[in-house]
Amino acid sequence: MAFALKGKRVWVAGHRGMVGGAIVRRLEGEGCEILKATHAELDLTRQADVEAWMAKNKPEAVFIAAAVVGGILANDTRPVDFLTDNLAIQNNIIATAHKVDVEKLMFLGSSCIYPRLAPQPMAENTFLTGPLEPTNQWYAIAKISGIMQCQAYRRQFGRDYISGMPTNLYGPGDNFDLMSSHVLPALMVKAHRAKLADDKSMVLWGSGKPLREFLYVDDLADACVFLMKNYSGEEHVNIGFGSDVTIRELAETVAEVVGFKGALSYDSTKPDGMPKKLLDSAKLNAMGWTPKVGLREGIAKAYAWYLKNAA
Ligand code: GFB
Repeated sequence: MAFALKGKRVWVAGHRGMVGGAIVRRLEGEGCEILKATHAELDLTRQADVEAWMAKNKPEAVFIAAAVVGGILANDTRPVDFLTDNLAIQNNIIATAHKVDVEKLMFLGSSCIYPRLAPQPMAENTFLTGPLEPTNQWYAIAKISGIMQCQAYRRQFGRDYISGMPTNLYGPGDNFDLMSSHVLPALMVKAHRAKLADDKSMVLWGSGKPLREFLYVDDLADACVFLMKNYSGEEHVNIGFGSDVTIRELAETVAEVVGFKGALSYDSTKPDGMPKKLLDSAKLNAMGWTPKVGLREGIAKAYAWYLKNAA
């Protein structure tokens, strides 16, 4: 039976982030009361504070979009933040949700939960079948733990807590800091700066050969709301775009949109990470959900946002 959001008190944990911001935008037409707490109001790593805030604000549904996130270098160099802070944030919210009787909760993971050499595209049942990619194993372990925690609350207490696994995301509100961002916003900044400086080339990390799938964040938000209303299973659900590109191809498209006409060069001292990371989203597609924003169109929208808000 569908879960109705209308009239409910819905907490978007992490509403200031790219994903949480998109979920808030998507929820605005749903007739629910959207609850938000800034970091200054609530530190999600502190259990007692989370308990007090949730007991006071009484959410009936929760989206967990709060997490320490970042690109390949940030993941590889800040293992404590990615493991410990994420475990604390998700543990505090999920455990307290049960205590204060939250009816429905959605935890968001990441495609890096799957084995480094998982068969492609990666279906949900590839979960826990092999070793992880070393550059993001700390983040992956935290996300794996969150999925299992939702499953545990379902089994032991009959809670309707579910998990969605998004692919690589991009869009308005992204992180454009070159040392901690993901590849797509990084390439946008690099192409933009190279165009303004009239540089002959821009530098990509690694070999440019890894394959990645990219989903526009407003599509992700739409899928999250769709699953919150329509899905109640123990197994997590992949949320992907459906096709991938090499990092070189991505850079060419970004350069075209930005208007940078120079060459691409490669910094082989930086890691490639997973060779290919394409989700099998057949399960979600069979429920009736598909993405709307194509890669080129999404890059153009994200670049327009960057020019207005972050350049
Ligand atoms: O997006 P990204 O940082 O993370 O990098 P992952 C994807 C690919 O793009 C890697 C290459 O092969 C990078 O080496 N790349 C090329 C660049 N140029 C750049 C650049 O200027 N900046 C960045 N950041 N990359 C992350 C995981 O993996 O993806 C997380 O570490 C999470 O755990 C997230 O799963 C979605 O796709 O490799």
